[in-house]
Amino acid sequence: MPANLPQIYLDAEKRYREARTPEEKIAALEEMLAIIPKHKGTDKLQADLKHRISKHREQSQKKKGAAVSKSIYHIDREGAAQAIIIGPPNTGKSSLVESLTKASPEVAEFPHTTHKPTPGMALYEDIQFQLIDTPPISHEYMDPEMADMIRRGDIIIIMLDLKADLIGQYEDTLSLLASLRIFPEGTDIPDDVRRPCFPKKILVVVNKMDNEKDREDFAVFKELTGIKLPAVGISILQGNNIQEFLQALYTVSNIIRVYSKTPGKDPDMKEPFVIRKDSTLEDLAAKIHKDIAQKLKFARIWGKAVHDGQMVQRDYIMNDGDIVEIHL
Ligand SMILES: Nc1nc2c(ncn2[C@@H]2O[C@H](COP(=O)(O)OP(=O)(O)OP(=O)(O)O)[C@@H](O)[C@H]2O)c(=O)[nH]1
Ligand SMILES: [Mg+2]
Repeated sequence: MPANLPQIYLDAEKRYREARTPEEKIAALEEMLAIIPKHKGTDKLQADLKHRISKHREQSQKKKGAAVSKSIYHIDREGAAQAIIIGPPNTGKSSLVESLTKASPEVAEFPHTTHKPTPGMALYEDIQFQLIDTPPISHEYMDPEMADMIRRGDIIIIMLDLKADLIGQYEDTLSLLASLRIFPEGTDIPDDVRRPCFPKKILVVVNKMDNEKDREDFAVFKELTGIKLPAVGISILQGNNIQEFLQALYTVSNIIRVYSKTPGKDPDMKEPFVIRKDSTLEDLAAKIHKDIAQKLKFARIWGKAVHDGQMVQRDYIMNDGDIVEIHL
């Protein structure tokens, strides 16, 4: 490897991580293989890239063979985090995906409009969240595959209707999640739950907060329930608090953005690396490539908590907005 990470390699690596299909992944990996200098020091990395290319080729072949058998509830995670929007009928789940993404799930005045999940990407500043619209849930029936999808997701958005029995909807949804052994992260699990549980990040979104009176009702809801979960009131129809919703989603997701830079050049401020809050420089390097984590000597950082170009070591805790120049 050269002393510093070539930016074009990082760009190709980014394309690899964001690629959706095996074909796109193969194309990005082939590019990475073409970029890295060929000498002893990069033997392992070259072998690893070749291994990954052949793995994706196999996948691509299998996919062509098996085709359509994949469940509609298996939606590959994309973007910074996958957020599953759940809730009772008619609360505005489809409206939210319809208004914030390019997807167009059906929206209608009557309940039980949605019968299958629909994903879409919602832009927040320079990152994207994957929002998944789902059919309404109730104690009477839930597709087991839908339960598994909720368990796999990074974040659950509980969507409620301010104009309905709001407290009832809230309590019902939490008890339904508890029956699936899904609990808000950081809360105590009841003693009688014997099988493994699924602690999840949860954001409560109360929709149809169209006017001042509705804002008061939302405040009353928060007071009466003493809600500890993060909760935001919005109106999709009026466009109220939509940015606040995205901001809350970002906060709940517990991630930060860092930007890469090559010495002597301007940083790439367009496509951040998204990493977990409290990640170290070493975690970031490992996310880029395990070889980079191994060879990492130090980094220079530009950011809020450091002076410009400050030299930091592996255990440095990254901050949101940090610009990082990795030295190997
Ligand atoms: N007043 C008001 N109505 C809204 C708002 N957002 C959505 N609606 C209406 O609520 C109704 C239901 O919206 P949907 O998005 O279909 O709700 P859903 O939760 O996907 O419904 P199901 O798929 O049946 O579970 C539609 O008539 C929407 O126009 C809002 O902010 N205020
Ligand atoms: Mg719907």
